[in-house]
Amino acid sequence: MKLYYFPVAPNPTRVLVFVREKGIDIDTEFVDLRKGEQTSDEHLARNPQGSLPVLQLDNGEYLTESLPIMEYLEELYPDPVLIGTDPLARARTREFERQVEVGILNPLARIVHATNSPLGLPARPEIAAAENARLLSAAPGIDARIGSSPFAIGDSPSVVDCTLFAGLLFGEAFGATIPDECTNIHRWYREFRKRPSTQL
Ligand SMILES: N[C@@H](CCC(=O)N[C@@H](CS)C(=O)NCC(=O)O)C(=O)O
Repeated sequence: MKLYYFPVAPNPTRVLVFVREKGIDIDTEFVDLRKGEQTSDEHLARNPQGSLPVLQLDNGEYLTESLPIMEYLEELYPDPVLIGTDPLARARTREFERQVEVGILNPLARIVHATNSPLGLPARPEIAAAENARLLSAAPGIDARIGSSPFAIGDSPSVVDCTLFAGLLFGEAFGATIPDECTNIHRWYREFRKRPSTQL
């Protein structure tokens, strides 16, 4: 298998961190988003959406979309468990992961692209303001849900950590952040970013 990715871009980054937390030995290849390589014929043949990540399977097929890629890898490599150990734990993990993507990763990514886009997109202050409002509304609940846990859910990493880390890293790299009052998320980020899986 081979993962096509670009470091720091949030969606490929969450999958890369997931792969590393699993300890899966996988080939990787850069597709340089800053050079527009995602719109090359070569990449569009892998993913007509022209985006990352893409996982090339051993049979040559391509799988796109971060969540299905991570779910697929979870099924192929169940140990260590990153998406819950029983039906309810899996549902709770997926529930929290969706909240983190919708409430933190997506708003931070859209704020970055509306204010300081590494892809050179034009500034869109009205989008930045709307996404900031979404972030301010979602982040305190996520902060409370993490509480004093070492990981987003309990004592071991999960897909939630991968998504949260990728969102915060991208925001930090390009000047978008969550409120200072979200002290649990800030503490979690300082600790999680020490892990080998997050060294890009
Ligand atoms: N829903 C997709 C989103 C993929 C996506 O938007 N990837 C971004 C990088 S974070 C991308 O490739 N952007 C390239 C572009 O917009 O030209 C997923 O979850 O994987």
